[in-house]
This record gives sequence, C-alpha cells and structure tokens, in this order.
Amino acid sequence: MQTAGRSDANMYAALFAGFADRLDHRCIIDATGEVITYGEVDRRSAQVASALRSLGVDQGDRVALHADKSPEALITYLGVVRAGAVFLPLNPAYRADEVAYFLHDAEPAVAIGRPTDRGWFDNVAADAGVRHVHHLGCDGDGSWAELIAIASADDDAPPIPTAPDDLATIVYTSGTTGRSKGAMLSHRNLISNGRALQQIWRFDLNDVLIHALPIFHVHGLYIATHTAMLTGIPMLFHRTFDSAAVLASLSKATVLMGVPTMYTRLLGESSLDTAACGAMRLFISGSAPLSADTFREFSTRTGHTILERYGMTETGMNTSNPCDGERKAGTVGLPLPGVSVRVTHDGKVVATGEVGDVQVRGPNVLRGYWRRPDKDAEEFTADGWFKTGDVGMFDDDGYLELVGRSKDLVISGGYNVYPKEIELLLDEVPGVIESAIIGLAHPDFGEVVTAVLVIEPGTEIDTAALIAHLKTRLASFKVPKTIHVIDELPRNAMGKVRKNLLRDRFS
Ligand code: MCA
Ligand code: AMP
Repeated sequence: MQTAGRSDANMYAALFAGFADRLDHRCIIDATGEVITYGEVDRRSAQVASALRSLGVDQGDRVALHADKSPEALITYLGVVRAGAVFLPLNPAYRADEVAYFLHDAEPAVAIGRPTDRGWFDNVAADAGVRHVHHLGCDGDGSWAELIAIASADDDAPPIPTAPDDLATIVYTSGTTGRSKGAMLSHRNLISNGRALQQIWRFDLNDVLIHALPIFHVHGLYIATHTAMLTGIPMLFHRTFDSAAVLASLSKATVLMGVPTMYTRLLGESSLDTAACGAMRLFISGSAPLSADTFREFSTRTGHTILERYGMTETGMNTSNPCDGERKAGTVGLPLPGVSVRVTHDGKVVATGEVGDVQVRGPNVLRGYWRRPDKDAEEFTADGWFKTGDVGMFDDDGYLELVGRSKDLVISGGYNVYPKEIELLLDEVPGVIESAIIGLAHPDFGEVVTAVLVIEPGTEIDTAALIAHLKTRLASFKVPKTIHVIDELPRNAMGKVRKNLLRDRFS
C-alpha cells in the first residue's frame, strides 16, 4: 500500500503507518496456530475493501458484523475502515430481537452474520432492508469469506481518504430508557486514543500482546488491537478467554489486557506465579472495577502490579495509572495526554477529595449518538463536556477514584447491562406486576444481574422457565442469574424504586 504524501486521517492509514516497515513480521498468531503477517493483513484488508466496493458500498455506509472472534472478523473491521465505511460490531450473543433493533436503527448496507444463525439472521436483516447479507464462520468459512477470497487485492489501493471527524464506527451501548444508542466514533477519536495509549503504556518492538478479549467492544476491538498494530507487534489471538490457555501464553508475551473477571480466573490457576509470567512486563485491567483483593493477590502471586485504567464506549480510554509512576489500588489513574477530566457537582467543579460527576473532554470523546440529537443534548454539558454517568473524586496526586455511578447500570464480567431493557421484558410476562433488576456482588463476574419481581397474588412463577424464555430474547449475560419474588418494591417519595434497599436485602 502506498502512503507517501497521504493524510493518515483514515484509521487504517494510521495503523499502516505504524507497521509499514514490519510487513514481514507476525501480526496475528491465531489459537489455531495460523500466523498472519502484517503484509498479509494489509493484503487481506485490501480484499475486504475491494469486496465492499464491488457491492457498491460507499464512504459512510454501515457494515454490520455479528460473528465469532476470528482473524477474518478482525480483518473485516480493518477493510471496512480502509474503505471509508463505518464498522458496526455486534456481540454474537445477541438474539434476533436485539439484532433487529440494531439493524433497523443503523440501516447498514451490509450485514454479516454467522452461518449457524442463518435461520433467523437473514430474515431479520431482510426485514431491516439490508441490501447485502453474508455469513462468516469461525473457521473463515461462509459467503463473506468466499467474496473476499475472489476480490482483487490491489496492494497499491490506499485507504479512502477520510476527514478526521468522519465516522469510523458506531458502537451500541444500552441506555437508561432501555433503548440502545449508537456511539458515533470518528477516525480522530480512535487514532488519538490509540496513539496516547501506545505512548503511556510504553509499547515498543519487544512487546507481544495477549489478545483474549472479545472483538465487538471498544476494549478488545480498538484499545487492544490498535495499540499493537500502531507498534507493529504480534498479537497472541485467543478466540475465547480460557484461563489455562492464557496462563500458557504468559511465557511468550509481554502485555495482557483484560477485565477483572479474567484476572480473578487467572488467580484460580494454581500454577500462576512469578515464573509463569515469564517475560511479561504489563498487566492492564479495565471495563469494571478491579477489587483491592484481586490487585493485592495478583501482586503477591506474580510480583506484578496490575495497571488499572478507565474508559467508556463513548470515549475510549480517559484515565490510566502510569507505567512508570505509582499504580494506586482503587484508583483509575491520571487523565490521558490530551484528555481533560473534571469532577462537578451542581454544575460547579468540586475541590480535590470531593465527590461528584465525572465529565470528560478531548479528541477521544464521541461525535454524538447516531440519529439521537435528544441524547446528545442530555449527555453533553452546555460547555461541551461529556457526562460519563460515573461518580468519582480526584486525590491530592491527581489520581481519579471512581466511587459509584449515577446511571442505573450493572457491570457483569465487563459487560454493561442496563436494567430497563430487562425490566421492560419482565413486565410483559403474564402474572408479573412489576420488576426491578439489580446487580449483586459475584466472585467471578464482579456483579451479576438479579431480578426482583412482584407477581399477581395467588399466582406462581416458574423461574427456570422464565430464565429459559429470557434467553431466547436476550444475550445470556443479560439474563438474571437469580429471580426473587417479593410483595412490593420499596419506593421513595417520588415513586422511584429504591434499588439500594433491594441490593442490601438480597446480597
Ligand atoms: C459469560 N456469561 C456471563 C458473562 N460472560 N454472565 C454474566 N456476565 C458475563 N460477563 C455466561 C454466559 O451467558 C453463559 O451462560 C456462561 O456464562 C458461559 O458463557 P461463555 O461465553 O463461555 O463465558 P466465558 O467465555 O467464560 O466469558 C466470561 C468472560 C466474558 C471471558 C469474562 O464475559 C468476557 O469476555 N468479558 C469481557 C467483556 C468486555 O470485553 N467488555 C468490554 C466492554 P449460560 O451457560 O447460562 O448461557 S467495556 C469497554 O469496551 C470500555 C471501553 C472499557 O472500559 O473497556
Ligand atoms: P461501556 O459503556 O461498556 O463502555 O462501559 C463503560 C463503563 O464501565 C464506565 O462508564 C464505567 O462505569 C465502567 N468502567 C470502565 N472501566 C472501569 C474501571 N477501571 N473501574 C470502574 N469502572 C469502570
């Protein structure tokens, strides 16, 4: 690919600039043993871009991918941004109703699903008016893979020039109303964040990243792959998180990015010790709070101090504990270079040590929500700061500590679950009068989704059948692990359910 004289406002061009002189080096070392070089990734992403062109996909058109993690899925992402189109990643655990919502809302030109989901995916996509429906299996099979294979790999085809604020991706996040909203992230958002992290986490050519995160969320898709590719280093690609397999990779790698559940599961491996960590230099945790116990135990067992950072779908990473300075347990560190973070109460910035709403401004912050100007107005302050919905405070050294959330949200194993979406479904169930979803502490997932129901007097609920029913409608991580039935939901004077009382009662 020629880049000389080109602007690197396109995310793919920015990545290419990072690995341009490393085309013979390993990029993806797949769990299957397949090794894909950077040159091969470049060639195959050009084929994806060419396949998209052959389908008439234009700059700004959306391309949805609802597929298992595989090198082909990652290369599809790269080809989509390379073509100037907008990538729409969808968790393959999403069921038909969930996918239908995203496809109707984002109106993609292309939707790629799993061959095993053909039975419903194609109908859902057709119903949403998607022009091109394809399939990609986890072994690189399916019509999408076939289309790419016959597409020309024009190595000289540069990425479609994009302006920095053009959309690169839409990532859906659920909301307090139950309706998911698409966070619109631009090429500038992704490039600026990737480069800031590459710098502060001190990535260099000696690094090898263990990539064991899903690739349909910002953490695994953008943070992990971008820092690696901007540096031109190999990724040990785990299709799923298997703690024994990741443990075995530690001796061949230098950096691991994970959610806290992954660290507690690694601690469950009896052979995790200093020797097992081989050449590892950095363990990074985020997406959910890392418990002080996990932080301490990991340090005792391995001699490594986990670096905790804080981000959001809407912003990428905001703050991080330092690589070189002190990593403070219970804090999410210092604002990233170029990113401003403030803590406010009643519209005023509070003093150090005082708790308030965390707000963020910088090149990492989303352009807005897809076709939701109402949400833009709600989620940004009048002076242009993004309201994270997290509650925190700065300490005397400028480290941010998150102490809670003003949004009604459960974070289970690093996945966000907004109660309203599940409550709306539960309220439709015959016999259910009202419902409340709460998060309860859990040793593996940090928090787990729990339902509290009020049902018609004299009726009974078959909770196992209800859980089975919910699994047909929702990705299973959103499905309550436990259901409690009580006489009445506790409410405050405004009629709002007092979920803290429910949490106290059932924890
Ligand atoms: C799986 N299960 C879960 C979860 N994951 N239940 C609750 N919470 C979960 N997170 C359930 C499944 O529904 C299934 O239930 C059973 O566990 C086995 O599923 P399986 O897929 O085999 O689970 P696993 O492979 O053990 O997955 C656990 C995991 C995974 C590896 C921790 O949840 C994960 O990859 N989490 C990371 C999420 C992430 O990347 N978040 C970043 C978003 P059943 O058998 O009943 O069906 S946040 C973000 O991007 C921002 C920017 C940030 O700050 O990072
Ligand atoms: P998501 O919308 O899935 O991107 O999740 C973003 C949310 O995850 C943030 O607003 C926080 O509430 C939470 N989060 C991310 N990283 C951390 C962390 N290190 N500690 C506590 N919460 C976190």
